[in-house]
Amino acid sequence: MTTDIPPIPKLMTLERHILEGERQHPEATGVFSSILHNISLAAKLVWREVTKAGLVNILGQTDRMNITGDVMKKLDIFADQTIYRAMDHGGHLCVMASEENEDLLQIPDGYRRGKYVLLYDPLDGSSNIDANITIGSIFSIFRRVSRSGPGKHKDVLQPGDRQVAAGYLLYGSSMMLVYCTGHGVHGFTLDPSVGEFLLSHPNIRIPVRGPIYSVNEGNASRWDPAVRRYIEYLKEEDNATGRPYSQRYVGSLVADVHRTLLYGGVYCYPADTKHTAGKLRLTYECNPLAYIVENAGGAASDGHRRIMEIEPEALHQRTPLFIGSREEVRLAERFLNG
Ligand code: AFP
Repeated sequence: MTTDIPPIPKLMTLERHILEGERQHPEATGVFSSILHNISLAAKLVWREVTKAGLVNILGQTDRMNITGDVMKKLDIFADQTIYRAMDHGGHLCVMASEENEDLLQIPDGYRRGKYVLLYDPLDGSSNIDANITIGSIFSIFRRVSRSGPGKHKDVLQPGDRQVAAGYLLYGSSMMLVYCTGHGVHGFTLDPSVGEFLLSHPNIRIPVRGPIYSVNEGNASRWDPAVRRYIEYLKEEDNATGRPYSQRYVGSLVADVHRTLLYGGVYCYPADTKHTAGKLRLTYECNPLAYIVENAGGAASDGHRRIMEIEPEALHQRTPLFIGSREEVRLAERFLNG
């Protein structure tokens, strides 16, 4: 018998991973596997359109603008509607909300409503689509707080600490899904030949420190002096503290945070004189990424407090963001708090 067959790695699909995770928690009801299965299906459909975007008439803008003033791209709308359609009939959600819709997305009459709430950014980094740069989708899941019937605003305006799961999809050189249900952060890579997400990054832990900073320095003239001092500090020469740091900025939050999760460092989008409350959206961009990064051992702050402690007042409210390695976020806070 030949013995040089390389050991086949344990084939851990997304479904199997979620089911095994739920088996360890007798209180689990199998709902997550269904919700995450539906999200991953929607993502595969979005990925198919993203990969052929240059070939078919799905690039470019529409004449529509979303609630936060971004011109909507054709792919934005496709992704938004695909995720909604994949999630509206499973019977697990009572309401949804997304970056592309001003108000709540109710479950259509005739479909069963469940006890969970889904918030999502259907296509993050859409300004990079036409340039074929990595983009993504981000999602956040809560339990409903309203008693019954159609979901209410209070269901989507919960502080991030109350999330029961969160994750993101990356549409880049390969397609990845990174998720957390409170028991570690796990990354899966899609094997297009079998259409399955396979576990490629089990139990991701972010380095405590990392010599990479990620910020749009084009905004520097609009920054608060404390922010400018902090970024200047990272660029000074000092071997003992590993400075100067390297600078990386894709311009797709999900891609910049994913790199930060794997390599360490910090991603910042400070408030500035143009984005006085910050640019990024709290409920469907910052909260889910904060949940992932904190569960991987990192930190996420608005410069003064944890992102997930913020009580949302509006669905599309913005916040400054400093996210990444714990020591790097603490350093940023020390500069901002003087
Ligand atoms: P879009 O989805 O509208 O492209 O916005 C992307 C984003 O919200 C986030 O993904 C980026 O990190 C950030 O904005 C980029 O903003 P700047 O272009 O101002 O640097």
